[in-house]
Amino acid sequence: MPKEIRVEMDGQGLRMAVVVARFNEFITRQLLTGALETLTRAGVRDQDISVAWVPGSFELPLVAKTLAQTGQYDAVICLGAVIRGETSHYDMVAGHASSGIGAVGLETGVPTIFGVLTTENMDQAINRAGGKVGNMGSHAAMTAIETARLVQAIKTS
Ligand code: INI
Repeated sequence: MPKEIRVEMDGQGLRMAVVVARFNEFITRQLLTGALETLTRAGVRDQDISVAWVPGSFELPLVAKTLAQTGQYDAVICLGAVIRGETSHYDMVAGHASSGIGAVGLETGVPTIFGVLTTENMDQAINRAGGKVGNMGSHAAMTAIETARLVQAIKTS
């Protein structure tokens, strides 16, 4: 019989860092609200959550890495919005954010979650920041809790 590693979606005792981009703040503030509500609902205490604002999504990986390297967090959640209609360097900003955030997790061993919206236009971003299609920030928070718990469970099994 294979051994399954399953975890509860329980945030009690977890320490979380959130890095959020100020660019397109109208959207990213909604992502942050969704993430914080979800963390709180799952039992993460206010005093165990740190929020760092960065200028844009391009800066997310560096600040996420700095937070991860402190050893003070069980996961780092990165939130941003890169909207194609508004920028000619969409691909560079989105590509750097996604590969950089992925690298932070692999290099530090701290779950580092990609909660960056990459959309064609503002409408799609609104729909994914608490609109018709849900809230990417909330989804990122759930992912952070599950991945942090999985890493803990594997290390202690
Ligand atoms: N940053 C974003 O988070 N989203 C964008 O859509 C965006 N656009 O359109 O350019 C953006 N640019 C800023 C970038 O992230 C950096 O802050 C800037 O290039 C300085 O390094």
